[in-house]
Amino acid sequence: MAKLLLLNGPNLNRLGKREPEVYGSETLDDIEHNVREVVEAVQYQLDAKQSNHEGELIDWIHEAEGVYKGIIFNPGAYTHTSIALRDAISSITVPVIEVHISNVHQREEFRHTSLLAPVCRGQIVGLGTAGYQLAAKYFTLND
Ligand code: CA2
Repeated sequence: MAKLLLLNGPNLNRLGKREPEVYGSETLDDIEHNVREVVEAVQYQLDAKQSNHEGELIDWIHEAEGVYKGIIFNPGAYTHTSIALRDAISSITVPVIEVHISNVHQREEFRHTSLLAPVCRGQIVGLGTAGYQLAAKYFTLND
């Protein structure tokens, strides 16, 4: 059975607790539940992980090689800073879709740049938590 990995980076475990005007009111558990529904409807499996630690995210990306058909990844603020995560994504053949809940382009200048987008399959920005489900749909198409 094909498997997808849902990966969330720093502070995304705080979703639903603060700044609902930016990120909505759903929690990370809600997001994982909704993505799981999309994935299991087409007989795929989902693993979901969250970490506030760059190195842990890097280890999980390395370990994804040969295991997952795709990775749905919200790297949080590491999007804008992490050459190490970029190199990790480049080091595997599993395609990665970068997802952002908010429209980073409507926000502060420092959020306008992604160091990761050039090495990802694609990027979904500003569609709220639906972005995660849309990424899952992409990976389950054409099967
Ligand atoms: O829009 C997104 O999904 C972001 O990846 C969220 C990150 C932010 O640093 C990126 O620029 C865009 C922030 C993660 C969540 O931070 C929270 C802050 C307050 C309350 C709840 C979560």
